[in-house]
Amino acid sequence: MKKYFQIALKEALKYKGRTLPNPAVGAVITKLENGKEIFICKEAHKKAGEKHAEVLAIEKAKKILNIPKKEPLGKYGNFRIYVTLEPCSTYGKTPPCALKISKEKIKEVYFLIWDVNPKNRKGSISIFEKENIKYFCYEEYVKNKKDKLLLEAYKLIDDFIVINKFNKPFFILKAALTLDGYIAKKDFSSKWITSLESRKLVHKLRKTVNAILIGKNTLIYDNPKLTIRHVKTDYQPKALIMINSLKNLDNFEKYYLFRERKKETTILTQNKEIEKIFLDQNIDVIFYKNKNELYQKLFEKQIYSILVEGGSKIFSYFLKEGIIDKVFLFYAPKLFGSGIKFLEGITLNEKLKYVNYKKIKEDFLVEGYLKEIFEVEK
Ligand code: AOF
Ligand code: ZN
Repeated sequence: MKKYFQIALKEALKYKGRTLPNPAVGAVITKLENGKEIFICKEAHKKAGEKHAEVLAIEKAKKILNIPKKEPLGKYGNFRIYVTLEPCSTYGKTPPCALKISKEKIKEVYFLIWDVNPKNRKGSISIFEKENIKYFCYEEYVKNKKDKLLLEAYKLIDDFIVINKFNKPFFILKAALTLDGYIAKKDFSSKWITSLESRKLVHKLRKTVNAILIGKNTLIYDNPKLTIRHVKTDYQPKALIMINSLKNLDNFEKYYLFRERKKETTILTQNKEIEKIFLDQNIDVIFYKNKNELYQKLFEKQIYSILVEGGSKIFSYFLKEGIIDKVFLFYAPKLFGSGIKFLEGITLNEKLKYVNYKKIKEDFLVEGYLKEIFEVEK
């Protein structure tokens, strides 16, 4: 059972970020024959508004097994479907998957966790019970609340959970630090702190979000591209630059983002004059009065998840304001003694939850959440 859940998780992860505001969901179909379980296919939800993972998996299974589209799958044997999330039970942009499963005469449904969307949460039970379908929710049966598979199922939809629970986009903070907590030298001479392997992982992370956010200083000193380059991709995230003063910012053409990625770049500002200056340059702007307004305006632009990449002022402000939901801190085995600190001018009392440590070449990564968003133990 675990093996198939893992395949479904891996498949879903490929599309994490692309499905928002829907969750990333993966499904596997197996056939039970002569006491054996045979893998048939895997599928994943790709985009909100399009078919759900279960429907795609059923369609694929029929194709593989040469079953006519109109015939129920269950007519051709005993099938089982594994899903990373409870199948939906209401009509949204697409019809309910629980009904589809029943119409297809699939007799067994295994899923990892209950849906967190109140509209669908535990709604599949009545359909499955009425239709005599055997259902198994892993979350209900697993004794160890620190179970790895369970945590993976939650992590897969951490963005979806935050959007639903807090009505805000999901914000991840990513920083590369020295062991003594610096993110750069005073003169910005140290462009890369961590190894190439860590940077590749950052590019994988970039693939899972809708946008990357930086502050004015990062724009000026790094002149970043904010694209995915070290890993294969057919997708590029949008760029967001938070600017509340124009100090040291002169010729816009100097900056890659304004020159080469103008259409994909949006300025976030609380200053009306700054809004006008950028609009005059044909650069998109979100003007906001408070963070709730910012969240709603980001949603309007279909930006549901954001990777915050710097610098110090932005990190400090976002953490102080409780905007950050998750952190990825890459530590390199280096000491600078002085420089630009990771955080400055704030007092926090935070302990990361659901922490994971990973060694990457010479660096190590600390990954954790700032909020208790999962129903598993910290
Ligand atoms: C599933 N399988 O692959 C996904 C599910 O508007 P709709 O019809 O796309 O429905 C969106 C809701 O369906 C979403 O909020 C979540 O509760 C559930 N997502 N469910 O059975 C899937 N993506
Ligand atoms: Zn569904």
